[in-house]
Amino acid sequence: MTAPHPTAPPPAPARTGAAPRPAVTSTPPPADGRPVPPETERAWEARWAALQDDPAVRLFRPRADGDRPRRYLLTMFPYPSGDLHMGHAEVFAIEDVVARYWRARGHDVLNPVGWDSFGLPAENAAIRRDENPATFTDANIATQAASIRRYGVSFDWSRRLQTSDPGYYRWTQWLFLRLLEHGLAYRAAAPVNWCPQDATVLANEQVVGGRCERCGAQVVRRELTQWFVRTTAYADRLLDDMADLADAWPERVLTMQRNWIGRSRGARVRFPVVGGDTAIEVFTTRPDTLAAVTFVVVAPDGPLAESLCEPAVRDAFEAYRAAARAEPEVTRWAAGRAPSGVDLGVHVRHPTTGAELPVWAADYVLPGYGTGAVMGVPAHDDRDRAFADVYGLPVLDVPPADPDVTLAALEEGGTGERATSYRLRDWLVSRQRYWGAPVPVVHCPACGVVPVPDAALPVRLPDLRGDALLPRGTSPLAGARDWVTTSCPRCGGTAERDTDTLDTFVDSSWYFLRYLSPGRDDVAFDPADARAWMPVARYVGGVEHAILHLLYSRFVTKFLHDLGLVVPVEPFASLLNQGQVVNGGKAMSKSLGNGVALGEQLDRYGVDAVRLALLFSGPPEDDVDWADVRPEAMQRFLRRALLLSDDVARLERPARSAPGEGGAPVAGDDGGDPALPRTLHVLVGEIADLVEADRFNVAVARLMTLVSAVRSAAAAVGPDDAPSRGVARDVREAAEAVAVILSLFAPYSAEELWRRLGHGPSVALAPWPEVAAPAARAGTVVAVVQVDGKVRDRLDVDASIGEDALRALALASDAVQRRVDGTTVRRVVVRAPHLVNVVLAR
Ligand code: ANZ
Ligand code: ZN
Repeated sequence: MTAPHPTAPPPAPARTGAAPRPAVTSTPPPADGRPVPPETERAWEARWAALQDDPAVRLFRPRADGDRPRRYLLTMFPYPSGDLHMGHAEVFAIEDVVARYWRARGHDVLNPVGWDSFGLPAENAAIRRDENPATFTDANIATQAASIRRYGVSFDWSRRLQTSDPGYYRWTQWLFLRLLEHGLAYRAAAPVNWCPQDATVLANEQVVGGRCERCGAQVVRRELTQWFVRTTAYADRLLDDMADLADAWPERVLTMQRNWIGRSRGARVRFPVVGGDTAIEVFTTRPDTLAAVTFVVVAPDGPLAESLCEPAVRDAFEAYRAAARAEPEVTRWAAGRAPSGVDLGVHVRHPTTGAELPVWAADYVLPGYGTGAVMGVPAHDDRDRAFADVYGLPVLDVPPADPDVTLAALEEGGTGERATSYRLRDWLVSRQRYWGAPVPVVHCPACGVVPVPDAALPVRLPDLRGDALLPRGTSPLAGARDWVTTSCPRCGGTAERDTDTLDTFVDSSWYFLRYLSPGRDDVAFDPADARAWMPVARYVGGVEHAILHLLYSRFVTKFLHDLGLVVPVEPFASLLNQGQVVNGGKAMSKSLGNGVALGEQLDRYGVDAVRLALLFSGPPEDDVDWADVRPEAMQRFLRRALLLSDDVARLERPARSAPGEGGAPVAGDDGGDPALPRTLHVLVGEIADLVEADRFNVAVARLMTLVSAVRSAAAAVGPDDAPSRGVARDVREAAEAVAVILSLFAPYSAEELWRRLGHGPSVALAPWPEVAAPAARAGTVVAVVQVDGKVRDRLDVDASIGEDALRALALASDAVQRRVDGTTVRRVVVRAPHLVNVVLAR
């Protein structure tokens, strides 16, 4: 998806700041350290595709056989701009660990892939190249799909979708019609960003510093009739249902959603206009400060200011309003900004004291929030105070009253009542651009707005290209007269199609449902599939979508729930926001020249080393600094892991020096040392816990420990020793476990190891290692007991002893008791079963 640039108040989240570090710039010599050669990677890629299509195997595809727990995993789908970048590599690596893990645990996993393929970049490219946007889009999708396959992500390709496909947008239009039918889609005049030079409406992200991104002209606000979706009708539910998401979504995302919806409880209060028959209604969260009100302020660009303004100040007002309109709302709200405004020359009467108060227009009051009017309380509000100071307005130092008493007085006098206000606005879904789903209605001179019947969907885009796509003040679709002219579905008379297209956020507000029923042409998705799979168990994607995409998806899910089509009211049960991949402490960018091309990294280090390096660099939520990442070290680790198959082969090889039938090794059967099975048991359990807790970097570290442990156990058998059957069995068991665990992080190397250990057809089909508890094989071990770091005692304990039991034993030891005598134990560090350190207070 493309990153949105919201305009309303909630601030952008703070990124984890890293001190600038040197960027990766020099080109290291071509690495010959790739653990898996490129041709072997290609062979596996083809093999996975064949196994996926094999009806007996259905690799990476859910079996939906009913009796296994289901788990729907999802990555935010990419926007097809060029090839994959490091950011995609990060998300896909993270999510693939989770998908492969749960499959190994016997879950039925749904892990689909698709593209958010409508939108402006393809349209602008098509204008430059004189072609239809589909050409550019489909070429980019083909490139990205090939890269994703190469990257070895365990997606179910049979569910692949793209939102610009008529088979998809037909159902986006169907969704719009359901909203329309339920009164949740409507048309209204609204101010939009307008570029006078290009004669077009601009999306917020196309306005850079108040200017048109394309031609640099000063952007103005203009009233246009637009389509809206009534998200505000769900404001309370969007807020209240977040209670279910606590702990499962990042707290900062929940906070951003909450702030965006911005529910405030307070009151509406009416101030009658002196000498008129109207009143200015304000929204306030502080009715208790009513007695300290000394003026009223209205938004300069709202209808109130326009209607109240006295003729004598008209010119000054209009100049001020023009300036206010040119400025984005975010900066109008910025704290510490010098106040400005104009006196409108009218007065209102205070609803309880009857005092006459001046009415001003000032840009710190926004037209779209509350009632677009504020009661000025300079004694209690900083912004009102700053305003009063600049314009010499009176400050009345009356302390706040009891809000309930105030409210009762207002309600009694009929001049006000309790009210709730939301910062959330309805969702503007109209775009006057070509590359989107056409709004499926026609305008009939006799019948008005008439929905296109479901049976006539999709309303397909006409084939426009090159200059026909240039914006001319209306949608390029308006120029396609043959397409625009149609007949009215209601009266049969001549009518015109709506020429707006839907915002791409509409496309992405329901794609996770379409994945459930791929290719169905009778329904958008099957409610039975939604019952089986929803909600998404884990959604992985960027924090840039923390507000709008998630809000719209939540809204649409609730709406479809209300239609009886989706069971849960929340689409995403848990959410993981991965960090950014940066280079030298800075976001990768063309202007800094610090971009790192994913393809080059894959060529240089191999897929597995890149995936591992991303995962190993830190917790998934943190930024990855590619300058600090060491893919070479990951290559060394992978080469070491692959050597495990040689260890197994050596230990299992019939010892040539052995007497007798030259069959199995002869040095006994029981294996002797239980250390390796014990390590294996502990690490496999720990790695499972770490993966489930999203601590992938630590899980990789434990896997490295495991590989070293297996290698040393094998090395302990010298070249001339006859290995016992027990050792050979333990090493094989551990090497096979390594292959399965490694498949989560480095699928190519894992497949190679698995194959060399004599298995097939894919390690991705192998279950998570079952390792017997060590107690079954373990005996006792020696626990060292220290006091302030000095060894004071040694205890024989059971190898499976727990921390609490070991702590108690150590504290009860005579040697410890003697030293504790009279002082306080400050801290006891326990590392069961080997070590206890008692720290005394001094
Ligand atoms: C008087 C007052 C006294 C206020 C005081 C605040 C403090 P939230 O909490 O964000 O909902 N307000 C209302 N509508 C506004 C608009 N369209 N543009 C700018 N400001 C607006 O904020 C509600 C408060 O913000 C309201 O309560 C109003 O100022 C202001 F000591 O009323 B208050
Ligand atoms: Zn008609």
